[in-house]
Amino acid sequence: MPRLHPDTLGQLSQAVLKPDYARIELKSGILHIGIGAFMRSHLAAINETVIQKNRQNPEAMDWGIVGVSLRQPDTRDALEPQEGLYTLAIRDADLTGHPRQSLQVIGCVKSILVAPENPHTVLQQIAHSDTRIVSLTITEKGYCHIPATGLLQFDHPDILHDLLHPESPRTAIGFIVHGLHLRKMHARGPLTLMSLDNLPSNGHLLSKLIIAFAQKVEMQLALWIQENCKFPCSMVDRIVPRTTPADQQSISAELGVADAWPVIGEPFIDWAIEDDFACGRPDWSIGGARFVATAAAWETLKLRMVNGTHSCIAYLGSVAGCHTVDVAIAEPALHACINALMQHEIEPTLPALPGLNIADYRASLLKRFANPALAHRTQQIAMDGSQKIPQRWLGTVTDQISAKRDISLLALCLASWLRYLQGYDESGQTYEINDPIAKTLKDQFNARPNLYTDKQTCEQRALALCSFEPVFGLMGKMPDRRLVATIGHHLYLLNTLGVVQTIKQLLNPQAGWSSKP
Ligand code: CS2
Repeated sequence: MPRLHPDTLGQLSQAVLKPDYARIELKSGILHIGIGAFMRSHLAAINETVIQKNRQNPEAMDWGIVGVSLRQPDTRDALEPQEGLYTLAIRDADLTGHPRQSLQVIGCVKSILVAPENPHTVLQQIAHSDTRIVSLTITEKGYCHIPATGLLQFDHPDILHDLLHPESPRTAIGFIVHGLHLRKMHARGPLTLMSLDNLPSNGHLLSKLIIAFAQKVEMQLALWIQENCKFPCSMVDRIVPRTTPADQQSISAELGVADAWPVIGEPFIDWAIEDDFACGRPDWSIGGARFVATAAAWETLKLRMVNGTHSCIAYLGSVAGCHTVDVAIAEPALHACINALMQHEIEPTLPALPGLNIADYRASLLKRFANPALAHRTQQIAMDGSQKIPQRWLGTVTDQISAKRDISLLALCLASWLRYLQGYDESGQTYEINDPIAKTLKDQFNARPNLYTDKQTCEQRALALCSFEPVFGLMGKMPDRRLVATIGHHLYLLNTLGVVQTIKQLLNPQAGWSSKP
């Protein structure tokens, strides 16, 4: 089968959308660090629509993307022979429930750099006058911060390395600061640094980490960054499961040419981005983005409703042996649990969002999770829990506790993480705990082969969890007693009854357990 390539685009069927602008004229206005599947299905897809629809406008061609992989060469190796082209498959089900997909070849990624092979070029590109935006999807752990406090981990081995080796950094923070140093030296002007990761106030966090690092490099540089760089906050939303070899084959078969690494996404897409740029930006609203004055309320909505419930489905689902989100949410008890979690324990904590009908949002989210064509692995979402849990659950827990409202299902979320950390599912199948602090988590919380089947041990585990500073931070200094007791009780149920019976019991008001104050 021939390879996807600018020369083979003509062979694709009419049904496949393809770039019909002069790719050769694209400049490199955006440098994107962390060119994984999410960015290729989100930012690049929206950017592509803008270039396609706006191609008569010469400025549209300023915004090609140079991607950077911080570690592996695999994306570059797959896409380079295709001159950056790749396919986005949008998947859902038709009215009869049959999976279907529509294909689009994306053309706005011009090239990909592999940072460890060529750190100099990455630094030069940050300092290049064509580069006006540096965007990031490096996942939570890529920021090398302490999730509970938001401070840079100055004892992180890669951060220590980056302070000593300005010519060959390893982290995104190191690359950006040393690249900005070059930019300042060569007087190449201001730059926008745009985080697209699922972190609250992601722009503020990024700015704080960059300034903290820059202060150690040179005070003048830190001041220059404060004066010349913008850090818009944003909320990004699209479910993007990892592409499997079977996906790669079926998409290539439908294209009629081989695409070494297509990406998959759901039809839904959302992006609320603060309109605060240092030196211009594409009009991404043409592609469905929303420019907002502040993104905070949208971030809270998304992190608590989408990501908060996603993690809960991931842990309960993994333990119950449901390998994908659609299978988990098809289980009536889990569906009822996630619906009740949102309605009774998350929604009361949300800020006002004019124009948003929260009941519709909840219903549409449950439908998104049920999408049978995505096959989104629960284990994919379950990874890196220590980095995700603070922003996904703990703000909601704190708000519910201070308002003296119910926390039973939020406690179930935390109990489900504890149960998940035991390392095996209800059929006894073991799995790896994938987390930057996996070893500590295993030492503290992994129980195999003993089940926690007595109430006292379960409550002790709950107390150990709630006092665990890397995740609970200051909250961990004085764990809330009601929270500890409820997590302990729910862990006991999970270990003795299993996921489904636990939920049934918790949702049954006659069951006799109340987490109300
Ligand atoms: C997921 C997110 O993997 C995860 O942790 O919760 O990637 C989620 O699919 C996206 O944030 C949806 O926008």
